[in-house]
Amino acid sequence: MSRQVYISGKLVPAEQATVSVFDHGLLYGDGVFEGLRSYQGKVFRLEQHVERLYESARAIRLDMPMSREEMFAAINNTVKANGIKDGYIRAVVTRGAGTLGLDPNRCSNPQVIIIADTIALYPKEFYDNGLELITASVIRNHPAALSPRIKSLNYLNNILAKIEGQKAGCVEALMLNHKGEVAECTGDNIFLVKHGRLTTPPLDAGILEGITRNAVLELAREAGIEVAESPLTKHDVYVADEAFLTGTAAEIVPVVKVDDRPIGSGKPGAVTKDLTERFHKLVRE
Ligand code: PXG
Repeated sequence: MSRQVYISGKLVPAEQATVSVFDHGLLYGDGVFEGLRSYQGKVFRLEQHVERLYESARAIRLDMPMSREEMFAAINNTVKANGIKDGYIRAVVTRGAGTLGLDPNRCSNPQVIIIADTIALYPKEFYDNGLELITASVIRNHPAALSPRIKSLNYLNNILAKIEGQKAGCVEALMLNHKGEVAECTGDNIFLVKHGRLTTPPLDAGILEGITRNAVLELAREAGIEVAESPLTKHDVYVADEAFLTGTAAEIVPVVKVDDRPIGSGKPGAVTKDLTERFHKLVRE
């Protein structure tokens, strides 16, 4: 079965799924996207992902060319058409083809593209033993320049931070905000554990409101773990007992070293393991 991609309102073989070179998504990064997961054929928190996609679109003043219900159906149908059970889904909405010029009003036809694929997880070793981060010199977007709440097609500063990480032998990199506070990683949110208390940066630190982040906050509260969304500094990271990242692709992954400093014991901690088990149970429900 050849891969089917959703574009222009229908499923077509992947080779036929093409966009115009005049699409402002390509020319200017003018568009938004979502990354979703399916577990056993069911899309995890589909409504929340679609809501965030529509909010991202609204924030960039892009009128979505279909209803939320149509989007649910398009995503589910794409997963089904590709026979994906445990997989990764990318939904992209571009401003559409226009003229060579920024003016979005010259783009008449926003493109909705949905791709479903099998998931490429981090190697098992990272889940068992944790991964290492460096702090990138590139900061997260200043909220007054482009809100980090928008999952836009402009990921360049995160990509530059990721390259810095890779050059240092790390698969992820920690990004600070314009105030020097801890924000998040290039494609994952960050949590710290100190004296049994779980803390993650607040939304106004300039981060994406991760769906996995929200799920972990809920699970922690249910488990009776003390939870806070409050500003964090690099110092807090260095003296934490545990650290972990959350993201749709990564799920929950322990962090055991940051800027060459071991976090806690230098091994994945008990709270991280407990929340990971709870998360696995949640996605299997
Ligand atoms: N922060 C940023 C900046 C992200 O882009 C997350 C946190 C985690 O959010 P969710 O809702 O997934 O828990 C993200 C999203 C990929 C990929 O293909 C993943 C993301 C972004 C772009 C690409 O691995 N993660």
